Amino acid sequence: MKAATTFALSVLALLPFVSAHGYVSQVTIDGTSYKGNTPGSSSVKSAIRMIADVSPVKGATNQYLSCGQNAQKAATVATASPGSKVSFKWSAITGGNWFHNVGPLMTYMASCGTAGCTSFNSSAARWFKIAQAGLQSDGTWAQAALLTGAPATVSLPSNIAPGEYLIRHEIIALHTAMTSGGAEFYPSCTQLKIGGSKTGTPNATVSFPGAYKDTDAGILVDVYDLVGSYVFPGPAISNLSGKTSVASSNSTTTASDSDSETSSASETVSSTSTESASASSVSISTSATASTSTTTEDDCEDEADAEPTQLSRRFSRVMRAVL
Ligand SMILES: [Cu+2]
Repeated sequence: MKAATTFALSVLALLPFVSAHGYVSQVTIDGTSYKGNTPGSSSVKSAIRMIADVSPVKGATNQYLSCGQNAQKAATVATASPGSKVSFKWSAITGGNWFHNVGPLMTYMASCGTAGCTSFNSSAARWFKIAQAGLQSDGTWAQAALLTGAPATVSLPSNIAPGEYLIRHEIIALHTAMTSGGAEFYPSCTQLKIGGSKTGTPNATVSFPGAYKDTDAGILVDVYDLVGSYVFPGPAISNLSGKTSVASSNSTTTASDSDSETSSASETVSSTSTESASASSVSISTSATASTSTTTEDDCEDEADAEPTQLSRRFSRVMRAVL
């Protein structure tokens, strides 16, 4: 009887992991929504580049770091304007919510050039970073709010020149990042056509792969024993940031102040129930510890072992800070 109960609990505990990894299922721009294809499918004529599977991209030199696992060019472009609000809805492959809760959210853009995004190869993209969000003042990560099903929202640069652009929204999950190669990258690209008559262009760009190293302080990191503040990988926020305020009286000083730039170009996840989402993930991973030591279907199997241990370490760190 006891064994049967344990077995039943084990099966239940495995379910969240089967559905853990996800993709951008919908992008909403100023209230207009664009659906994405589930990985491996092409049923929707979409502006979101479909990935082949939801497993994490591993390694800073991985060719799929640009737009995700074997991402395919999308059929359409989504319409946007300078300053548009763009929301990314991450869903699990089975339709549930995003699962991981530690690590940053970052957003980059790249011009698709005169030929446009439907034929643009992302390996040639010259990316600039428009927004990032990491560890928040309450000790949770911006990523954790995705567990509630809330989308991540960024503003496009208010002075960006018209044309077609890829917008690359990226989750990095850091729960196993304390060993080299452990960080999980989840990039997603959406094809945009930006109108207007602004003239802003980025003054520096990077490539993917190329912008990250496996040894970067924000990629090889024990987030459960973080010393000092989290260091975002990749370039600083571009001069074309998500909340550039052209006429602002203090814009000349913030231009050289990376802290101010970072905070002025942060991503938001509109959610009020972050704590309960984190709490439920704790109980899920704890109950899974005893049962997932053999084989599971993806390379995240050690998360079940890792997360409770790390959470307890983090808890003790918090307690040390309190006492
Ligand atoms: Cu994972």
